[in-house]
This record gives sequence, C-alpha cells and structure tokens, in this order.
Amino acid sequence: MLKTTSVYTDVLIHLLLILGNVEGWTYHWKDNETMTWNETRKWCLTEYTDIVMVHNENVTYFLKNNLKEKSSSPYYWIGLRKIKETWTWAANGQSVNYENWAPNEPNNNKADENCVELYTSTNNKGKWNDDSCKNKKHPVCHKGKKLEMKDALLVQLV
Ligand SMILES: [Ca+2]
Repeated sequence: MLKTTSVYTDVLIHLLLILGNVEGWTYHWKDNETMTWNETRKWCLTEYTDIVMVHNENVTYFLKNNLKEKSSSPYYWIGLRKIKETWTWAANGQSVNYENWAPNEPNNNKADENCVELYTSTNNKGKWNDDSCKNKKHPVCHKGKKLEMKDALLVQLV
C-alpha cells in the first residue's frame, strides 16, 4: 500500500513539473530570411521543437513586444493551418480555442488561404491573418524542455 502511494505521489509531482514547462517555452525567429509555411515548419523541427504555437494571451504579449515592428509584408508565420476546415496547431494537432484574428479575417481570399501569419504592424500588432502557405514570411519557432526518460516512464504509469 505504502509503495503504491509513493509511486502515485511521484507521478503527480512529475506531471506538475511537466505542466509547469508549458510556460517555459522559448521563442526563436529570423528577421533576415523568409520561407514558405512548410519550409518554416521544417526549419523549426530541425533547429528547435516546432513552429510557434500562440495558444494564449501571454504568448501574444511576448511576440508583440519582441518581434520586429513592420509596416508591410512579409510578416511572421505561426504554426496554425487549416485542416479539413478546422484551424489546427501543427505542434500538438489540436484545434484552436484561443484566437486572435485581425478585423475581417480569416477571409480565405482567393480560396487559397490555409496558413496563418502574425502581423507586427502598428495597427494590428499580434493579430492573425490567413494567407497562402506558399508565400514567404519570417519563421517563428518555439523550443520546449525535453522530457527526461524517467518523466516519460512515469507518465506511462498513469
Ligand atoms: Ca486573409
């Protein structure tokens, strides 16, 4: 009985640590290079963890205050794209619940706008626009702390 309790306590502690890392993401981008959405994702997967997930106000606030302010395109790709009419985060495969669209977006202009950019213009800073995935924009990635083997094993026990 004691042994079982101790395992569950360990599992709980480790789960809390893992959840704590959600806000421990670091963000990485390139101002001197542009890429298509697919190229951005590939670069992010190679160099960091994945193309950035802007899943709450805190991430929006950070990006608004740290990405370079621009008066015109190209802006920055984020890790959101449309899969079967549903806006889906590339990094975890989940549909959006926090959204931050610019006025009158997403408008699916020319029926070809399946990827999402983040504006850094004065008026729409941090707001989203759907755009063609083939357009070239600056990449933004995020990096998370990798789980240690013992964390992965304990998660499997739950
Ligand atoms: Ca649009």
